[in-house]
Order: sequence, then C-alpha cells, then structure tokens
Amino acid sequence: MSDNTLRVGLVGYGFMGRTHANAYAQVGHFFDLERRPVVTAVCARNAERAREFADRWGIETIVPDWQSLVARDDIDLIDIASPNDTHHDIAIAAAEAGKMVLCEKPLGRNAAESREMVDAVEKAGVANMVWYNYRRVPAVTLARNLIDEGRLGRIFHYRAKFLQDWTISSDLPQGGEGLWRLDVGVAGSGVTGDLLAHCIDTALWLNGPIDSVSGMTETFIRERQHNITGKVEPVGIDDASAFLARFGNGSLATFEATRYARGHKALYTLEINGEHASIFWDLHDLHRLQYFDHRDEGTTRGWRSVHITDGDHPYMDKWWVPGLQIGYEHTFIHQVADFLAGVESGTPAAPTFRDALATDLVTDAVLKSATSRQWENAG
Ligand code: SOE
Repeated sequence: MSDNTLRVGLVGYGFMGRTHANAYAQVGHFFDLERRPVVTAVCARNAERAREFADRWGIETIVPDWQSLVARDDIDLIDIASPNDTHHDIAIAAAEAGKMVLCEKPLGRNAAESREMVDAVEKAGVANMVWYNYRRVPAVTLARNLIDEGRLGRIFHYRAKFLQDWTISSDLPQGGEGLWRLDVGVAGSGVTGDLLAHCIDTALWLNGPIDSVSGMTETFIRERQHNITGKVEPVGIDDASAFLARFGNGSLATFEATRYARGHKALYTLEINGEHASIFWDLHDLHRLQYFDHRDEGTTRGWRSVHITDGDHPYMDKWWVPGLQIGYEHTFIHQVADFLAGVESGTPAAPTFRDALATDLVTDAVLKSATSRQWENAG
C-alpha cells in the first residue's frame, strides 16, 4: 500500500458498516486528500457474513474480535459501527492503542459512558469524531451558514421531529442483529438515543447549548420475544419521546421522536424561526431548504424552496452539475472528507467525542425528566 494510505479497521458490517465502507471507498474519488482511507480489516462475530461483506467491499483481512483489530500495527484508525453497547470499550481500547477513533452515534449508552470515552481520546491525543451525519446534508450545512451570517437574526423557536413506524407490530421481537435497537441493555434507550439524538446534535450545532428540558416518554408495547434468550421479556426502551427545551440563547423548542407514526419511515424535519427569517428542512426532500425572509420585497414575499444543487452550495462543487441531486450516502462521504481535512489542518472536524457528549447529556436529562416529571438541567 502507498505511504499516503490511512488504514481503517472497521468494527461492524450492518447498515452503518455499509454506509461507512461506502464513504471510505468514495471519498478519494471526489475530494482532494493527503491521505486516502482504505478499509484494510473488518471485524465481525459472524464469519460468513464478514466474508461476504469483505468480498463486496474489497477488504483484505477479517479478524474475529475487536481486541485483535485494535492490537494490529497495520491499522491507523478504528471505526466503530457496531451496536451501542460495544462503543465504550472499543473506543477506549483504540485510544489507548494510539489509534484515531470514529464512532457511530450515540457515543455511549449514557453520558457516563461517553464521558469516559471523551477522557480516553483526549488523554491519548488521538483524532476522534462521531457519525452524526445529518450535519453534512448540504441544505443543513447551508442553514448553519445562514444562521452564522445573521440572516435569521435573533432566534425565537426551534422545532424538530424524527418519525418512523417500523416497530408498531407486537410480533416484532427484540434483540440480535437488526433488532438490538429494541433491547435496552444494548441500545441504552429507545428513540431518545437513536432518533432524538440526531435532532439534538443538529440543534446544538445550529442553535447553541440547551439549558433545560421537560420530557415525556412512552413504551407502547411492554413485552416482546427476545431473539437471544428465546423468552418473552419486558421492553425497556422508550418507543416515543418528546420534550420541551429552553436554549441558552433564549429560544424555546419542541422535539419529538417515535417509531409509532404510521406512514412515516424517516421523517426528520426541523424548523427555525428568527426575527427576520425562518428555515425549514425535511429529510424526505433533503436537497431542498425552505427559506422565508421578511425583508424581501412585499408583494412577492413568500417561502422559497431552494434547490441545493449549485456549485456555491456547501459540498456541491465536489459533485455533479447544477440541478443534479445527491442523497443520504453522501453525508457520510462529506463527514470522512471533513474528518481527514481536520487531521491535515490540525483543526478537528466536529462533532468530536466531546461535542457528542453534550448530546448525551441532553438525552439523559430528557429521560430523567420523563421519570421525575420535573424540568431538568441539560448541561
Ligand atoms: C433507526 O431506524 C435508524 O436507522 C437510526 O439508527 C439512524 O441513526 C437514522 O439515521 C435512521 O434510522
């Protein structure tokens, strides 16, 4: 391998393993990089599935466990795309071995785990980042640029929701591959850590810190067959979660996530209302940003639907020609490109582990508030 190769050891070959493997494979084709990432080894418990994954993505080596991966001298970066209960131990071991560490969201199953992970990467001085990919949708990045330019003015309201419907059936089991998100021991929480975490990460990035929250959660189906134990077991995750929040900048917010919104598959929407202008974005129409500016000329003033495909839109100069869209998978490619640029420049790309800890502090506060029925501090 050439000297400029950044050798990645990937843990996990599920949905997220695929998005990451694709990002490493594609990034050098579209972005100028000093170091080109190559997934040189993948680690997975199921040898047959790992072989299939490695063959598909051209990965040379398969190792049986993450400990062997972390111990290898020929790996520069450990990428954790495995279930949430594995993040903590792998990240800390990787940092102690001096590897760069990338980790799927949420960082830990709770803020206590995340804090230890932050300490480990900061003590080791290794580059780190968490895969909150929606920041890198060009329309969302443009929203951030517009806010930074002061186009919205003072912000009054932030509103976000993430709606799905894939767990409504009571016959759906919990646990094991694909369904570990329903097993609280593995996932840490339900939609709060899985879906609201995305909304919170974007919100902290666009609108600054959240001071306090008042939350409510519900578990609609209280028992499910467990794929690993074979028994019917209590469900410990939250199926739906909603909260009110007060941001440090004085704005008020509402957040909602559920896996029980029949008809919605991944409807992540956000809206921000400022003194001069408002922004609305929808993951199902991710290449558009809706923008209203009160300062526009009166008779034609109205919501604009901006098609984010021009060369002067964030990231779009790297892709096709104006008018042609990109999609979900590109957000991961952008994230790798930004991470590598951060390593090259010495200014780390966000969200770092420390940034992602802030999200876990908010999700912990939401879950605490749902139990205490009190407002809770989120910092
Ligand atoms: C859950 O269904 C899920 O796959 C999340 O785990 C991802 O983070 C989200 O981007 C899409 O939905």
